[in-house]
Amino acid sequence: MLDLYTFQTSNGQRAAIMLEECALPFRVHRVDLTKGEQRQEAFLRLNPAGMIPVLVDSDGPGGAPLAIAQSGAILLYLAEKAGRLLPADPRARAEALQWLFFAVTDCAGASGAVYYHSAVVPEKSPANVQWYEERLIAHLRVADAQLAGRDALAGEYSVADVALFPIVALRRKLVERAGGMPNLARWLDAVGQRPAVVRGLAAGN
Ligand SMILES: N[C@@H](CCC(=O)N[C@@H](CS)C(=O)NCC(=O)O)C(=O)O
Repeated sequence: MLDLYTFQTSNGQRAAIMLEECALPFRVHRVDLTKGEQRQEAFLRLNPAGMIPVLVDSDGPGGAPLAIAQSGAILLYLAEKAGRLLPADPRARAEALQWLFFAVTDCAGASGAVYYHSAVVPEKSPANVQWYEERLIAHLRVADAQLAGRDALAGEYSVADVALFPIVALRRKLVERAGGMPNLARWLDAVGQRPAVVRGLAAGN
């Protein structure tokens, strides 16, 4: 059995979408970040960092249970477990990994910083929010250029698309305001219509 500890954030959605894409049955455990449930002892035993998402596979490698954090690592674990969304060919695989890390490091970092500077840091500064928004947009313009004439970031639809989608969906208004990213907009609409993506976004509501 697979158990996903998550909340409605783009990092949590990424893991839920991947589970749906892999057609692996899973149970959702909602960890309410607004109530500090990520700092409860039982959850910290799964992830001492006190962050969602966490995936627990009762039938992990060697038949032993495995608890794994970091949405990017969860995507790769599931891709290998299900044999889905990660090309076997070394060149195609390297390309998919490049765009996966682009999503979970560059883009997720900038998008997270937009959130922290808008809502969390002790001294709010609109200029700092704008700076991180522009940094995120600069990354997304790279994705837009990559998607010209393509339906997926790296060859076929892969972990890379699953990783980037929740960020672009969350920042849709910012992307529209910035303008000039027609390929990214087309990709967002197409990926957003995938049944597994629709189900993954709804998981944990
Ligand atoms: N790099 C991690 C980031 C995980 C993360 O930032 N989780 C946030 C929610 S999106 C969290 O649990 N925050 C709780 C807290 O900071 O107390 C990943 O990709 O999984």
